[in-house]
Amino acid sequence: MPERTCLVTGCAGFVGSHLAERLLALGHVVVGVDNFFSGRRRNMASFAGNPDFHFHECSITEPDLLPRLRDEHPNLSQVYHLAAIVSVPYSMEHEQETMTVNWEATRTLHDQARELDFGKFVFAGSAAEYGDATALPLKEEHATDETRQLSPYGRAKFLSSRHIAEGGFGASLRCFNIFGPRQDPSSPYSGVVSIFMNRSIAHQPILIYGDGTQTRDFVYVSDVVNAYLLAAGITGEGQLSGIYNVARGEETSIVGIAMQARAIAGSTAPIDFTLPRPGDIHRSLADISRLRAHGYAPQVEINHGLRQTMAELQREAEEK
Ligand code: UD2
Repeated sequence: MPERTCLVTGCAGFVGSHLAERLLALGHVVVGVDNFFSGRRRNMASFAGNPDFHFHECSITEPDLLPRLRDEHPNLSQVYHLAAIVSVPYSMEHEQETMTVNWEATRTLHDQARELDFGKFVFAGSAAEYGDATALPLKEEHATDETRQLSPYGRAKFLSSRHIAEGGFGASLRCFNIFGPRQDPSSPYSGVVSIFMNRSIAHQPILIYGDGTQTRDFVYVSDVVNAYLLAAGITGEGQLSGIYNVARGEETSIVGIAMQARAIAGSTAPIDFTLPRPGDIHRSLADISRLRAHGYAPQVEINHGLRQTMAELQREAEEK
C-alpha cells in the first residue's frame, strides 16, 4: 500500500509526536525527522519502538532531504511538515535562522514533494500569520501581503502558507493556541496552559501578564491531529488544498484558564498580576467555518482538555 508511508517532520515535538502516534495507530508507516532543537526524545516514547516507525535525526534544512528519504523509503508519498523554530521571541533574535528554517526549508520541501509526485502535503501554519490584524473572528483571507506580521516567526509561516496555497498543492493549517499533554512547560516562552498547569500542580502562584481579560482561541491537541487527518484526506472527502484555520472558534480569557487550572489541581496558591507582556495581542478568535465546511468539528471542551493535560503532567511528575 504505497500511499500509506508518511513523513512527519518535527515528530519529537508537541504536536508532531501526537500526529505520528495517531498515524501509526491507523496503520501507516511513519518516517520521522527531528533534530531535537526543541523536540524531546521522551515525546516519542510510546511509539519509538514500533517497527513501522523509522526515525532520522537530522535537520529539515538538509538540501536534498526529501529525495534522500524517498531513496531510503520508496513508498514515501505524504508529507506532514511541522518542524520549525517554534519560539516567537527566539525568532526575533535570530531572524535569518528563522527564515532559513521556517520559510526556505518549507519551500524546498514543498517543491521537492511536488517534483517527486507526492500525493499529500500538510503544513503547520500559525495564527501568528495574522500579525496585527484586529478584525475578529479572524478569517483566512485576513492575512494578506499587506498584513504586518509581528515576528520573523509569523512572517516565515505566512510566506510558507501563501506558497503552498498559490502552488495549488497541499494545505496549510493555521493553528491557534494548541494545548495538551507533551507541551513543554519548562521554558518562559511555553504555552500559557502548560505553565499554569505546572504551577498549579506544584501549588505555586500563577503569574498573569496584564489583567487577565485577554483572550485566546484554545484548541486541544487531538482536535489538531483530527484537522491534519482531514486535510490529508485520511478522513473526509480527500486531500484539501489551501489555507484553513484550526481552533475551537471560541474565546477563553487567560484569567479563566488560570481559575480552571487551579481548580483542577486543587491549588490554593494565589493568582498574581503583573504588567502586560510587550507585544501581546488582547483578543484572539478564529473563524473556523472554512474547515467546518469539510466536516471539521472540534470534539474536546476546554475543561476536559485541561483535565487530560493535568493527568499527564501528574504522571510525568510521579515518574521523576
Ligand atoms: C501564541 C503562540 C505563538 C504565536 C502567537 C501568535 C503558543 C504557546 N504561542 O502566543 O507561538 O503563534 O500565538 O499570536 O501557542 N500569559 C500569562 N502568564 C504566563 C504565560 C502567558 O499571563 O505565564 C499570557 C500571555 O501574556 C498571553 C496569553 O497568556 O496574553 C497567551 O500566551 P501564550 O504565550 O500561551 O500564547 P500567545 O497567544 O501569546
